Parts: sequence; C-alpha cells; structure tokens
Amino acid sequence: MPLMPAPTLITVAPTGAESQQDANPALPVTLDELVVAARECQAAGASMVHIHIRDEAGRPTLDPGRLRETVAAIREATELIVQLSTGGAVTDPFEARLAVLDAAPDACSLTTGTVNFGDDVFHNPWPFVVELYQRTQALGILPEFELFELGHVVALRRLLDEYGPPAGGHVHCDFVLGVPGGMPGTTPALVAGVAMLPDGATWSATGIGRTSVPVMLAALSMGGHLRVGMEDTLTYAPKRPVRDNAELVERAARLAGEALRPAATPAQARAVLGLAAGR
Ligand code: KMH
Ligand code: ZN
Repeated sequence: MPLMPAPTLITVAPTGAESQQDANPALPVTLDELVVAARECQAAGASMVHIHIRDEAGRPTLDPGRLRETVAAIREATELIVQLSTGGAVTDPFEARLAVLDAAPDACSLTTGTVNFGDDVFHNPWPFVVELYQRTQALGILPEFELFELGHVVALRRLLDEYGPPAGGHVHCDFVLGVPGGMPGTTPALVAGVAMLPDGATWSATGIGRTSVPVMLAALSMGGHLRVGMEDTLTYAPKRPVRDNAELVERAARLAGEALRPAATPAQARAVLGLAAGR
C-alpha cells in the first residue's frame, strides 16, 4: 500500500507585536481586520493562527477582555486552532503574560528561555517558564514551545523531565530562526535544533525577514511544519511588500504541495497535535 504523505500544518502569525501599519497597511490590527485575515488564511491553507492583539491606538496589548473577545470572534468565523501569544511585546510584565491563558485558547506560545531580540531582550527566566508551563497543564491548553536558540531546546527537555508531559501528552515546537540575537535562519541551524528535540515531538519553523523562504524550504525537506505571516516578514521578496497574510499562506501551501505534503485541514492539524476535534 502506498504511504500517505503527512500533511503540512501551516500556522499563520498575522500581526505580532513589533510592526505598525505604517510599515505595511495590510497588517491586521483591529479585531475586524484580524477576523478577515484569519478567514482568508484558512481558505489559503492555514490550520492554526498565532495571535497578538492591539488596542484602539494600534499598540500591542494583553487586555484580558479583548483577548476573550478575540478568541470568540476567531472561533465564530473560522475552524482554525486558536493559539494566543504569551510572549506579547518585550515590555509586557510576566503577570499579564500568564493571564493570557484565562482567555482559554486551544494553544499558546511558550518560549523556553531568554533571548536577545534586536536592541531589546525577550525575557523568559526559568521560574516564569515553569509557572506558565504548569498553568497550561492545569488548564488543558496545548503549549507550542518557541525555540529561538539551541539552549531553548535544552531547556525544553529539562521542562519535560522535571514537570512531565504537556496537556494532551503531545510535544509541539516552533523554531523561530533569524531573530537578530537568536539562531540564524539557515539550514544547519535548523538541522542542529531538530536533532536535539525529544522523540515524538512535532515541529514547525519560521524564518524572520529574508530568511522566510530558505527556512520554509529547509523545514519542508526535513518533514517539518510551517509558520508564516506578517509578524515575521513584511516583504514577499526584496523591495516587494507583502500583499496580505493570505499571500504568505498561499505560497507556503503551494510549496508544501510541491513537496507532496499538502496543507493540513484544521481537523488534520488537530489530529497531528493531539487536540480534541473542534470546540
Ligand atoms: N513579540 C516577541 C517579543 C510569542 O509570541 O510568544 C515575542 C513573540 C513570541 O512574539
Ligand atoms: Zn508571536
């Protein structure tokens, strides 16, 4: 019997916390814009959405009411797996980042260590990582481990050794390559990170800025999943701004298809991640 090719889980990260609409007007910052982007990205092949939200002035916020409203609106409009960022912006306090889980998403990002972040520092000290992880376990929320550094993979293994498996039992990671201060967006860096993962873990990868396409091709060739979106890159090609998030998902789905690993449906992605069908 021919082997069925494993589908590719495509996560879209439409907004992030670092860019503003003056850099690219297609960046979704209002709830309506986010919902439209999520719908278009699902149609283009995304199965999970990694969400940062903004306030009325377009600034990053972790306002609990807005987070709850956002989760409800995305669930109403799409079948996407809803993943909230607990990374927020580099200025967000730890308590507010922990409280993100109260909005009851399907999944959340969880960075396993501190990393230089351009001119800033993205702080994730060990006691905070442990507290966040234990809250995901208690609340039944799937953590997606964000790995910006090889040391973050070591910390992930320590977390699992000392505190046991995540809610649902499945370990899913996302390599974020090409952040100034983190691992470079290169194939050797990705190969080194993947080699250190615990057995049975699934993973996606994203390359920041101009490393987006090389990292995508490397991930596909290694059997990994993909994350794309305007959080990570605002240009489709040198000097060519991204049209919108769906354009980035369309390219990811096209390349995944060429790699004979077509984009997963949300239901297939839930099966990959060990999440219960629909909510
Ligand atoms: N905005 C960065 C400081 C995450 O979403 O968990 C952190 C970040 C990672 O984007
Ligand atoms: Zn993020």
